[in-house]
Amino acid sequence: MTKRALITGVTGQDGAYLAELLLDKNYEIYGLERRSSTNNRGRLSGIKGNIQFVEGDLTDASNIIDIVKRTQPDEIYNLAAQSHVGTSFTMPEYTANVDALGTLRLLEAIRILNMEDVKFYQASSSEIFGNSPTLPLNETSPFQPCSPYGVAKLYAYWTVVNYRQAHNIFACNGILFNHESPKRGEEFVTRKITQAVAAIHHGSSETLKLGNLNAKRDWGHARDYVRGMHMMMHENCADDYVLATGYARSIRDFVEAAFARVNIPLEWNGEGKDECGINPKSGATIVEIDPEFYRPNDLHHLTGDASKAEKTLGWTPEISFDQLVTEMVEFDVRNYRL
Ligand code: NDP
Ligand code: GDR
Repeated sequence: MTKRALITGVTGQDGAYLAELLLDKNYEIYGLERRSSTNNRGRLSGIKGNIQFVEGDLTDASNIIDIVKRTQPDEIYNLAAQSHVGTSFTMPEYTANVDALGTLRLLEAIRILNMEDVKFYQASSSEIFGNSPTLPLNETSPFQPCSPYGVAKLYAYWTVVNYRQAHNIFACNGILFNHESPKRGEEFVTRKITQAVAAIHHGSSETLKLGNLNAKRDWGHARDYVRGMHMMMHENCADDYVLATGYARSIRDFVEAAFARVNIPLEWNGEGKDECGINPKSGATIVEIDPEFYRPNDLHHLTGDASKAEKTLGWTPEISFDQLVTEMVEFDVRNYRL
């Protein structure tokens, strides 16, 4: 029988990869889409198959109940969020409304409509761990979020656990570490880097302006991570899983790897806010620190341990860091427009 999935955040990076995966598995897809004055479906172009869009917003409870009732999904993937950690410091209340209460609204819709057979996936995040003293992080590591985004995602995490226990809903948290792709939002650091590298490669005189170069992240590819989401939803019991590669690199490492892909040499000079990256061949400054991109509180180092997902689900990431950087740089070089 054809399965029906409702994906919130279908217009985002993960929404696009997940929709593609589920369409390939012959799902019928409903995609929750926010009303917008511009077309937000860019990431979905080229995907084969039909997505039925429903207009909605996670901040509106009656709208969410109505959508769940009308679409009658077998599976709900809650990917919608104000997903930018930096922005959550300037919009903490909105972030909590969407990321924390939005999850509650969806689970309440399931409960109120007596649809306890629906399976529910929550896009949880490594941000819920904060700056933990012990690495790598797994499902039993302590939660000490350091941003309004992390706090909101932690509320959502516990809400999922609570609805699983109290109402017997098949609800799981995918605690995902950073995952990137050519569909990554342009304001996240990896895509910002690969777009600037593409521009400089094409002769632009722009400088890549970044904040904290020393933070380390465990970066994987979004395509691998949406596969893990689907696997969690097809276990016998709902549970919570970390998805990560187990390797961390600094922002500085990512910058170096991206410039290397287009054979632009890079040397670092100076320290702190005065540090910059120079192309020794041309003498041009190609990377600069801009304190505007520093956060009031940042996570210094995230590495995940996905051994539970590997053992229980049989999930392992297939796309390497080098392949990820190459795919992103090549995409941005190909699509660069003045
Ligand atoms: P994106 O920022 O690319 O996508 C977010 C999606 O949420 C967009 O479709 C956006 O719509 C939608 N959205 C935002 N606010 C609302 C709202 N109020 N109502 C309805 N929809 C809304 O995120 P990603 O695809 O990268 O991430 C997917 C999820 O996974 C998010 O919840 C994120 O927090 C979480 N996550 C992501 C990780 C990553 O590394 N990518 C790691 C761990 C967790 P619009 O297109 O209109 O803006
Ligand atoms: P993150 O991703 O905060 O980990 O959240 P992001 O790419 O925004 O930042 C990663 C690290 O890079 C540093 N950084 C910069 N970040 C941005 N955005 N822009 C810059 O110019 C810049 N310079 C340095 C940041 O300080 C940070 O340390 C992502 C999101 O997808 C979340 O939704 C998700 O939950 C987590 O990953 C896991």
